[in-house]
Amino acid sequence: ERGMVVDKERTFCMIKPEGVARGLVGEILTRIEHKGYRIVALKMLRLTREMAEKHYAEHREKPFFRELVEHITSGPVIAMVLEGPGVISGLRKLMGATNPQEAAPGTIRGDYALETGQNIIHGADSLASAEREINLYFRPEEIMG
Ligand code: FUP
Repeated sequence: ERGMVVDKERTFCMIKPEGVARGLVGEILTRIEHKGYRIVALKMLRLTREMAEKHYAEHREKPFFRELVEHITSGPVIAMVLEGPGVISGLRKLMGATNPQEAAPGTIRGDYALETGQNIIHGADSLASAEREINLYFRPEEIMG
């Protein structure tokens, strides 16, 4: 049935190194779970340079690409797959604007960050990105149905 498929929408989410280092994992997971999204996969890992370059492939030509790769590989991260109706855009709303100085209070970035390069959390920005990123980090058997 069509509705069932929509309810099973999935996205990829990452708590970046500064979020882990600052002890914000519990707070972020709480917000995600309280909203009603289901965590269907979760792991802690340290990205290799190769994985970081794949993750941020769309930014390869940007002036901040080197910095981005250095940063995301600087410490352990939490990678997750989240599930729920409208979760791709819903997670982006929980995150707030890319630049934390523009992110609304009440959002994760609005409440806990000040710099774009240290904005704590990543969330896929489209269905295509969500599918690509989920496949980059998780094998099908690591995702709970
Ligand atoms: P977002 O999807 O909100 O994480 O934002 P983008 O995909 O546009 O950017 C990815 C990451 O690149 C951001 F989390 C931080 C970094 N970035 C910069 O460092 N400088 C910029 O001007 C834009 C993005």
